[in-house]
Amino acid sequence: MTNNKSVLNWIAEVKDLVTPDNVVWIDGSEKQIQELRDESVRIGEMEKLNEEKLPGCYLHRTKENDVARVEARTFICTTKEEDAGPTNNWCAPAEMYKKLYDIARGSYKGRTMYIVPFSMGPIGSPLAKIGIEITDSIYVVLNMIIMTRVSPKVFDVLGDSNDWVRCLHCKCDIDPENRYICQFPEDNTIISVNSGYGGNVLLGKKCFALRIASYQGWKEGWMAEHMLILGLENPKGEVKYIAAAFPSACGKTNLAMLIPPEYLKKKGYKVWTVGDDIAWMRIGEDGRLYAINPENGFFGVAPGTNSKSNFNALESTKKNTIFTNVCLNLDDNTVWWEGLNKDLPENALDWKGNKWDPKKFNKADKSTCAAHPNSRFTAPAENCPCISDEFDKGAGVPISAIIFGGRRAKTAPLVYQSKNWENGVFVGSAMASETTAAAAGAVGVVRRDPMAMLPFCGYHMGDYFQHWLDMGKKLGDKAPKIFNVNWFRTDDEGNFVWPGFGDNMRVLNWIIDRCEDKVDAVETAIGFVPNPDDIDLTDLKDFSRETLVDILNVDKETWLKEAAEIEEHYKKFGDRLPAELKKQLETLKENLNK
Ligand code: GTP
Ligand code: SPV
Ligand code: MN
Repeated sequence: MTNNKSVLNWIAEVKDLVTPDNVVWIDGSEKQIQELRDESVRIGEMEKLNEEKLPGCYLHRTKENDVARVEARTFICTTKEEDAGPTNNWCAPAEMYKKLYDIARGSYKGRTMYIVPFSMGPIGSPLAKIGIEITDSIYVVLNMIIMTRVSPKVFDVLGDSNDWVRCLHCKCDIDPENRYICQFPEDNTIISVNSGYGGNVLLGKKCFALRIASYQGWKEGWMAEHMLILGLENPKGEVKYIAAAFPSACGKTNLAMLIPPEYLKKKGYKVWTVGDDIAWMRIGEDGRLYAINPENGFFGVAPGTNSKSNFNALESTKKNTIFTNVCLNLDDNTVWWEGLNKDLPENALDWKGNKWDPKKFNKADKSTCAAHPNSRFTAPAENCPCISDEFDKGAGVPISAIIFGGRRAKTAPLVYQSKNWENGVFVGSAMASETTAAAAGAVGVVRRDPMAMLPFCGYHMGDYFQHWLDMGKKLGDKAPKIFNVNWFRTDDEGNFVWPGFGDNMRVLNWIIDRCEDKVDAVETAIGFVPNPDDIDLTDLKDFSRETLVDILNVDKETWLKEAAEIEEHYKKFGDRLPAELKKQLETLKENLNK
């Protein structure tokens, strides 16, 4: 497939290390895909689903100990410890390579080594990057074929360049005690051992497109962010692009595929999906910020996805999709998950493969769930009914607004606009959210997750904040406007107050109006909030203007507490915290005390 020396040398080295029985080069052809699917079913790794109802779809169950990203076992291995920063686990490269090689040595014995050449971003795009993943898992190969652009063509683009990312995955025994997800940003290398789950093993995704790419972006003057990208089309047919960073399982896929409320649809408003998880952004020739989605599919959260909450995501999963850790409905060999519909399957297997008893199902007790809370679908982007025309174009889309957000039961209002880019960087750096099932560990605890990048930044976060500030300087008055949203304010009973989902369009319209200077706002200590009358509540049932006023409120006492917590959070970054951000925090405190 290639004569590239750096590629062939690395593959030979890895082969000597892992000693496979066979070696297979992946070309991503239909024929090869079908052979791999058949082989995967034969060895019991995947199950074929109902060909009439779900053509080309398969179910995979991971080990029970391997159902989410493992942040505690994820490492950034830079020469100097301080370069990984206070928010990453660090290990010296030499020590970690030795440990990983000891684990990987001989681990492909009796197995096949698959070589997967892939492009993150449209092949040949100036914003794209190339990687090669070596894996012993057909499930990983088939997922990579959906999630990235796998093709021998990437070698034509690569030529004899050494600018590509080495990705090695070894399933080993899925031993959680020896599970490591390691990035070596200085060597363009990723090694993952003892896992078979999503973000741990689809190495093009979080490991490359965020951890390695964020480091590359810092060095090369661009940005790799945990952001969806959407195009909002108005009745005149003009499309404005928005990028939004929310932590894992906080609504990126949903917002990216939003269907506007009926009254806006009738007027001609539409949303187009460019990406649902990752954005790579560069300054274009006209000085604006342009974004591509480096991925080629969606690795989306299944529970809660239904034809009402996210019609487009559900449609995307109807063919050529791989489901992971969902429930199998034995009656018709299809899949089910909590929140898909009200018809609990009578005759089904839960995500562990055990008989599931719908009578014992209790929403509040996760152990009675049929699908794992972090169960996922891997669906090709081309299946998505609202995929943007720009998705496959390498040039990227110009970003008008950047949105930060998270799950905050109180504190953050429904939406506010930062005062300027620097203040927006402050808002992003101070972001917090209640934790979800997307990562192993406690769920529902508030943690600071700057720019939704806490688990994904491949270098010191203080330097990362400075990089954001530097990008702002370069963008000048062409910089996107920065906003913060919170769909997750709760009432005293813990119910979400804002209807969310499609109705988030009402907030997006305000955001675009602000970008175009079409609407005034109220200046508060934290930024600009909407005049309640500027959030259109047309046809919104059971939601009063009073409630809106309530969730737009910026409570002084709550925010003074928040400012104190941000101050604590900032201490971690020591002298790498940009002075500008310290100044921003002081200004916030002054504003609150006015
Ligand atoms: P990752 O793939 O982990 O990065 O997640 P994501 O940010 O793409 O989150 P996703 O869109 O899959 O949503 C996760 C969960 O949040 C699902 O259970 C959704 O139903 C729920 N959710 C999404 N949008 C909203 C919203 O506007 N309001 C409420 N209340 N819940 C939402
Ligand atoms: C996330 O956790 O942010 C995901 C899923 O998108 S994973 O690919 O596992 O990282
Ligand atoms: Mn994500």
